Amino acid sequence: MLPNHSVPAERRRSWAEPYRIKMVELLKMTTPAERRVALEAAGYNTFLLRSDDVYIDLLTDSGTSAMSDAQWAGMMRGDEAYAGSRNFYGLESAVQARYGYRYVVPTHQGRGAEHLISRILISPGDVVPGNMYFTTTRLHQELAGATFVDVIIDQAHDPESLYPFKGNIDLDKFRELIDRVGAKKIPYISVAATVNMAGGQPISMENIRQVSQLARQHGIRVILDATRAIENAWFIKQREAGFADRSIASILLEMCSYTDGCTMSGKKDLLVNIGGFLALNDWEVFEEARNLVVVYEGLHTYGGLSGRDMEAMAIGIEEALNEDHIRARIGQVEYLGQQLIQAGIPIVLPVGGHAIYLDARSFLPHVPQDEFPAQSLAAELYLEAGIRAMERGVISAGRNLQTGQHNYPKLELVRLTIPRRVYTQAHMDVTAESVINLYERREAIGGLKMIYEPKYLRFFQARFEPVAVGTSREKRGEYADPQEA
Ligand code: PLI
Repeated sequence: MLPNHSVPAERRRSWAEPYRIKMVELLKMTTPAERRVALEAAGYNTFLLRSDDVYIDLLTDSGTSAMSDAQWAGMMRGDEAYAGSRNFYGLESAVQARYGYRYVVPTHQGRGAEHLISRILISPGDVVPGNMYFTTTRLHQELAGATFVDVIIDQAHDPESLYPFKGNIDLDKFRELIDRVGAKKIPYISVAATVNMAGGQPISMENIRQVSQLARQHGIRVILDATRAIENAWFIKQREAGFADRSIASILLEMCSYTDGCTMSGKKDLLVNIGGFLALNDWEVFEEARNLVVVYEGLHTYGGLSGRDMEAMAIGIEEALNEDHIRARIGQVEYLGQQLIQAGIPIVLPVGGHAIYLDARSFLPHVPQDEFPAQSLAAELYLEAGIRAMERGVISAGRNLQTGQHNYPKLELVRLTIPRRVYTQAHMDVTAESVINLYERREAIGGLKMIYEPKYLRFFQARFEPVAVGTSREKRGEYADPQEA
């Protein structure tokens, strides 16, 4: 049947990507036997697989987006001067205009910015609160001598809670921390938008405003992790009263206006393969960042990036703020989520901005947390269909630096992360079908034993081997008391 073009756009139920494909990258299809060999060689850690052995790569949305023709054209305009590259000034203007901060220091990626701000603002013995930890952010805070304290609302730890802003900060927890340790020990509060480890969950504008008010009353700075702030702005527009008619651009500017600066990984919202920045309003902090960036990243007008990278990121800022883009981007994540929900698969609800998170506790209730159910589930998904996902559970949470014990997070998740503008609806269908197949044979999936553990950010390089299924069954339901992770 021919499509009925007389159906008004607002009544159309299906959506399509606001782009067409000009170039393709061929993928290798593998057999189960080949995948078994590859997984064993990778020590059951999806980070250690070779990309060539992966069919649909949902490891991360970081640096994996497809750049547009305009971005590629911008790469040709790279000014590779050591100092004063014109692309730096273009990036600086774009950040000032769209995020609203006064000063911009480019960094090679987000953790470069986290390193600088942690070194500048933290003194040993300080405490940094935040809305759930992020791996690299917390580690930089700890390496600078601070202790991270999670002040996210309790609903964020409950995968079934339908609260629309599960990234919100609990003001009572923040207030209690200020009373307990004193404002002088809190150099800043780290506010993430959206919250990656909670399932890509947004923070509301009202909450950012209130957090900022409380922090400012006590002379505490607010540092935004703006990595996925544009996706967060989309949720504010959809879910928060009074924002439906506002542009994403104006919501983003308002969010940033309640903060003193941001760290940014351009590899997510901003549609580039590499890049980031630290943006600030305070001249003294900026001056110190400009000093330090020369030591750790590169000159203050390139910060570890080439001119062409900065150009692509500046163009990415404009493309990321395009409302058709953001609707399709989050729409694709929602599409996959709905297929899994309809099949009864336990996932973190509501569906977040950049990924679907399988709830490994409910998926594999017979595997105790000490046998890393999420790690095991990610490995099985690769075996099933060549789909690469990522563990976001006890392995990612690492160890308590003081006690050496595992941090046991309440959320034991497998993240199916959707790169921007890369995969089609058919890839989402294959992903959903593969997860459903896995769910049907979940009883046969056992746990893992860690046989190699690196010192920092262990999830990247740890190695595992399978534990016999029967062993896990005997320990059914054994989860340690969740601690702040
Ligand atoms: O990977 P970087 O260094 O460009 O950015 C670090 C970083 C900071 N904040 C947040 C919320 C992130 O998600 C983040 C990186 N995330 C990765 C790599 C991810 O796979 O989610």
